[in-house]
Amino acid sequence: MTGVDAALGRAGLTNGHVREYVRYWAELTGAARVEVVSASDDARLIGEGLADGEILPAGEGRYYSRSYVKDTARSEERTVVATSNPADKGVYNNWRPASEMRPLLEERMLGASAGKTMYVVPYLMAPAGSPLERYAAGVQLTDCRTVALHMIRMARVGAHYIDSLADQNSFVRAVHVTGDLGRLGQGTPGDQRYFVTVADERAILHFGSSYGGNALLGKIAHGLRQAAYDGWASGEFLAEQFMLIGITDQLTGKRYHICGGFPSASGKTNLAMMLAPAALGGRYRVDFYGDDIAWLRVDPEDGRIYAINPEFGVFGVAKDTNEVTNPTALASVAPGTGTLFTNVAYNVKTHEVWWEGRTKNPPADLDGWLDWKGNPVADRTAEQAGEPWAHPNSRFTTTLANVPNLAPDSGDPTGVPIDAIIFGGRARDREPLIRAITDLAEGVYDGLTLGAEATFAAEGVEGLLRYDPMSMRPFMSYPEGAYAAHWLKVIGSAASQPIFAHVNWFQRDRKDGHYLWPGYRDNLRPLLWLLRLKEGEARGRQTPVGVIPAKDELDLDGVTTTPEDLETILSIDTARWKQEMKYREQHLEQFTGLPEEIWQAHRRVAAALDAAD
Ligand code: OXD
Ligand code: MN
Repeated sequence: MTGVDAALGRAGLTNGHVREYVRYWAELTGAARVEVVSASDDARLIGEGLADGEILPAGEGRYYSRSYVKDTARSEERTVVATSNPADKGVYNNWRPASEMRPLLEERMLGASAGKTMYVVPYLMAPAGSPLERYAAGVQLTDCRTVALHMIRMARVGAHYIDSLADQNSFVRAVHVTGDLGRLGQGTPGDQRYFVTVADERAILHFGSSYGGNALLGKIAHGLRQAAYDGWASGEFLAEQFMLIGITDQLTGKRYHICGGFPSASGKTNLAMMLAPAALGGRYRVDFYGDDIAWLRVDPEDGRIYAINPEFGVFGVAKDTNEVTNPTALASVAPGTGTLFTNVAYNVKTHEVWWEGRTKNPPADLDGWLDWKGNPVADRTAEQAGEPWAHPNSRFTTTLANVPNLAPDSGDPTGVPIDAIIFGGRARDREPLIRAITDLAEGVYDGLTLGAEATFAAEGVEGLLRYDPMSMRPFMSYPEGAYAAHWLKVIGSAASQPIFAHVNWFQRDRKDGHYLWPGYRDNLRPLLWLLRLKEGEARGRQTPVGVIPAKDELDLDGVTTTPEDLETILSIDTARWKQEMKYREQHLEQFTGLPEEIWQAHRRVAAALDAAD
């Protein structure tokens, strides 16, 4: 196609490397035209999307889109990390040689955008001026307007971010081609999709999806996979699937920051957006920084660990979001926020949206309601009656600025100093409410053995976790042994060490299954204890697996929990822990080159459990 240079010129994009890159892919994909996107194009692109029916109005300043029915989630099996070095192969990164993947992707993408516009989306995955800025710049090419609209919400988007680069060639080349979604054989042996990060070339090539997790390349592919690889290759930082919050004690004026990883469906977004419980709200304020990604580095000036959220928005799961679980999220997607909803249920007459868990029951009047596939709910057969209206992975996409308790300094390029790093999964037994870990290797060990309950109970392996190291299993881009060593090195180089902790809001009563801890806002209480422990204001009780709160150390003002339930969540089930240690050993044995410090930590915990008998 002709006119690439003219289009880039009109947008003021002068960076010669970008021009060359866009020219190459416009030619290869056969795009009919090229358009450079800046955040200021949002209203125009929304207007065009509405006119084309690609998006639909969802109340004042909110929009709705549906993705192809077989394109509703990230595909881990089709996601590959490629490099030129076979030593980069890990257990989880699905490594393949770059020399094999690049030609394969180029073949898939050849002519695949014919007749379409190629949107050129220059972006920054960091606040401008961040010390990690050189790892944050990217240019996504996409042949899907809705993807461009999502990128505007999830990243800082504009030509100036790329034109002002100190090293004009230092940007991630992120190519997204949707493909003919109806003919890609999603989930079959002939699946045509490929989502490849060529990490040592800083190139991302995604073909065969327009769903966010596969198509918003700034977020997961760059913000996590590529950045984790860059952080390791440079030795400078960690990129983790972590939430990031601030807690201010308004009495003392002290501010604390906590980041942490939680496997999917463990309440990470709810925690990140948590407000203080009513009884503590006069004293403590919780500020939101980010719900999904944190980049961590050690500042050479003061030796502290600083974290930034590289994202500009939230791509949250809609299911079960309501006034109790996450009022902050509801406010963040309120009318006038520019929110894009994907795959929720939609009322074609009133433009309302709904998802399972939004209210106890679905709207009683079915008139106008379409399910996420676009089928009228009123026309459902008796067999279809129980099907969800919204897809379980339906989403809302909104900018950080819409989050009511966004931290006032969230855009500070320096980031915020980290006091605590927490991990937490969904565990029905064994894991107490909180256990603090003061030793670095034991903290990293805890992250590496993080997991969420698998659905194996039916097969008789109750209690077995699906391990998800640091909640990075789907985003690992280099071998796990090196990953652990990099953690020890980066965090170990901080003069001021964070405290680690493992949290669990999900213990259940063995007999009737009720949750033993109320969760949500009350989750602030164990975090406050953790900070007091770090400050030497609480002592806790040492156990083989960490320090847990003494009963009188948790501020329980206004909590409705019984003494028996509290007793259970503040105690250690040694027998269950011993069983878990065997699984952990098998899990860690998969990783070659795991640092000896991690094995020592494992053996220390095992020995302490043995001694506890
Ligand atoms: C994810 C996400 O898939 O953040 O983890 O969307
Ligand atoms: Mn995530």
